[in-house]
Amino acid sequence: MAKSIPSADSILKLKDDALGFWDEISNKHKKANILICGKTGVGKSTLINAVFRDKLAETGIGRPVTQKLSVISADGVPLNILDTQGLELEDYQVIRDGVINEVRRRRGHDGDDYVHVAWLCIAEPGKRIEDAELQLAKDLRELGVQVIVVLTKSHSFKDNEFVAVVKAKFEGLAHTVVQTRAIKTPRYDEDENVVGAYNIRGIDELIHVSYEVIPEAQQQAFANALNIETKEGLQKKKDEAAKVITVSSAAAAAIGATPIPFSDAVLLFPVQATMIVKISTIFGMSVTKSSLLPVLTTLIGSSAATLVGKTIVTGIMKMVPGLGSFIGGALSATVANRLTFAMGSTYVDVLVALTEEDRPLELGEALNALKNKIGL
Ligand SMILES: Nc1nc2c(ncn2[C@@H]2O[C@H](COP(=O)(O)OP(=O)(O)O)[C@@H](O)[C@H]2O)c(=O)[nH]1
Ligand SMILES: [Mg+2]
Repeated sequence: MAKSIPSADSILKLKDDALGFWDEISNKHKKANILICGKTGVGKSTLINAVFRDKLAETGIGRPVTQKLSVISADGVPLNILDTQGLELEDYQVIRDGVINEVRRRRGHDGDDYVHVAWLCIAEPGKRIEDAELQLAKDLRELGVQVIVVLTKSHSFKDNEFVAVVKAKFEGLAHTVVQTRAIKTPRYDEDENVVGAYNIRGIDELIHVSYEVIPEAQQQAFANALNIETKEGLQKKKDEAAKVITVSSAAAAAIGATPIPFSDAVLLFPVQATMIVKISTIFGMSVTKSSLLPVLTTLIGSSAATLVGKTIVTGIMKMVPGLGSFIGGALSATVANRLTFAMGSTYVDVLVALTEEDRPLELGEALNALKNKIGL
């Protein structure tokens, strides 16, 4: 097999190509838009902090739309939360008009501006449904917004009467009803001594049903914004990463469709770099154009010199059992596909393992872990 070593120039060109890819990816950064309504004190902010990363309700920047409606967002989190400061009965008409006008205004634009899902929060212990809440669900439904009724501060997650009433009342108006407990709550004995705590519950279900109704174009952004410490948040990130890996592997296969010398597997690296960046982003890491260089350096090596005597590809090959037998000196579509798939899947495994260490994910550390795993 011919061992042509890529020249420094061709490596620099690859890096340029990949940086070009970056502009393409970053222009396509979509955001998911979520409307959250409910009376003051029902637990909207607490819910936001449980579902999304970065304690968004505290750290996000609120931009007022009207007196009672603001859009919360944070740098690097592809999410807009339309937060109603409350759904107070005395101000209901004003709040409703503000919300509906904003939903309408967004409907007039690109699908990216739409409200992609609405959470109508009702505190379960209050055991009360207001006409205003039913009316708002109806109005939103008519505007094509999917409404999820979120029962907050739920205590009993068994079948209970109030939940049955809520489901019946919102039948045909809401997509579904979900019970939640967004913070750990103390458990008392008869003498009111704290004897334990009730865990957070229902957040995974809320993530699951929300993701189902969010348009496909916004699912990746939604997954990115999710709190990785929730089981379903992590699952959705893995699901979105899997989609990226499939698309990238197909793109790599297309490059390999015209068989190229095996040593030219570096030709796949712009595709693979893009894949790694996208996966990093889904897992909530901030990737800027300047942090792209370490990605490329990990994948390609820092210079032609580092490639001499070590084939990155052999490292990856070791990870794919039986791959060696596919390789007859040329990089076929199948091999290109499998190499890329293996790299993407390994990266996800690495990230999941790092997540278990209870520290925020950091790109440099993640790339090093990938490098070690591949054996570069
Ligand atoms: N027991 C319990 N308290 C909650 C829950 N969610 C929120 N709270 C509490 O309810 C209060 C109001 O919550 P907040 O999120 O500020 O409500 P908002 O006005 O709707 O944004 C706070 O003291 C929260 O700690 C929950 O699931 N269970
Ligand atoms: Mg609040």
